[in-house]
Amino acid sequence: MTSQPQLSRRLAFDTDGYTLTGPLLSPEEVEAYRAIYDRFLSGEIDAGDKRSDLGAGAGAPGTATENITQIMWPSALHPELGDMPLHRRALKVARQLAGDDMVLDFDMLIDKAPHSDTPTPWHQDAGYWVDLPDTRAVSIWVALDLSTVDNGCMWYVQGSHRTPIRPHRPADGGGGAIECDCSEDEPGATPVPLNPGEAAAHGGATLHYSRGNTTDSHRRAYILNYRSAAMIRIERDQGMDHGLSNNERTVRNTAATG
Ligand SMILES: O=C(O)CCC(=O)C(=O)O
Repeated sequence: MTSQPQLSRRLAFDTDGYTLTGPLLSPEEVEAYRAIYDRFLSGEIDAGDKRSDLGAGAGAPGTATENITQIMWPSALHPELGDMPLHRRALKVARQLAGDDMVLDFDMLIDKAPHSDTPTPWHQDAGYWVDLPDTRAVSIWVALDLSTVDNGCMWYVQGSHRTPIRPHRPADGGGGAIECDCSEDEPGATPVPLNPGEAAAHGGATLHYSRGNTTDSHRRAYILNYRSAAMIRIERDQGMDHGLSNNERTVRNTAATG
């Protein structure tokens, strides 16, 4: 049976383009994920070419190695992660929000180190992706630290998933990030602070962004992306595996801005 919170989350996801999911991890589980996360950040778990600076060229980092550390496919690099509770629970949420055919498309870590002070530019994830006949997608952004406006919690623009994908361009510096025109003044732009272990889910067309981290501690996020198995097959046939084999970079709407 579908519970009331599940129904209201699905309604929010459909209406606003994002929703809170509630807690996905207990405090003890958060600790277990943080321990693995920090092994990635220190390099003890070698991420090789799956590690990059999403904020490359966006200005000098304070004390951080990278402006924004992005590690693609942590569950492929460290398969134990796929057997831990988050993958099971996030899949359940994705299916509740977008349908029973949702499966994991990719996962990633995005860390903002203390005082790295680099915003993630405004974008819609679909700006990175190939065109697909079925655009249902769910991205579940899990906070492993208290995430606040000052350390870079996510902002979403309510209702933006119902508007066309905006033209995107590569963000400054060639770090692989893309951006589009949008700002915190956009009607509906809302910061979504989270406690450790809580998550928010957004769709592929939902405008989002985060401020830089100006605080003394890390802002670690674990992000899991879902879409239908049929669409993932089409993506893979086109060589789009979100860096698993690391031979593609797609900026779908760059051409529109010249
Ligand atoms: O963590 C961030 O700052 C950005 C995350 C993001 O863009 C995403 O999950 O799609």
